[in-house]
Amino acid sequence: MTIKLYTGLGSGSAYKAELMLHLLHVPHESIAVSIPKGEHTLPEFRALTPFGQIPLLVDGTEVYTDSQAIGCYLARAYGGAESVPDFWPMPRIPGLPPLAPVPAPVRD
Ligand SMILES: N[C@@H](CCC(=O)N[C@@H](CS)C(=O)NCC(=O)O)C(=O)O
Repeated sequence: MTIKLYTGLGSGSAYKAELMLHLLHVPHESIAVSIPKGEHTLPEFRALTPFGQIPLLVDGTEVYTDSQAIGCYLARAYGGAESVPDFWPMPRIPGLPPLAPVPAPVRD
């Protein structure tokens, strides 16, 4: 199943997600969502994410609604074990898609 990235030109957050996909050579389909045209408010898009924001990554049953969470997910799923520090947790709020990972305390 093709990974879908809902993205948009001019979005720095979406750029980070695109960049990660390209750096990891992950095949995907980019789907443009125009914020100026209000496409992020359409019911079809809101059905995918309650936050109504880009970027949004859909990989099968995995859905990530935030560029930081997308980066961590892609690194874990496609980047190999060395790509993500294991002290960087990615919690979920029950009933909602994953948000940004919670930064771990700075370590010496
Ligand atoms: N924390 C989010 C922020 C995403 C974000 O602010 N996306 C903007 C575009 S850059 C958006 O979708 N804005 C529409 C809105 O908030 O209604 C991330 O880093 O992914």
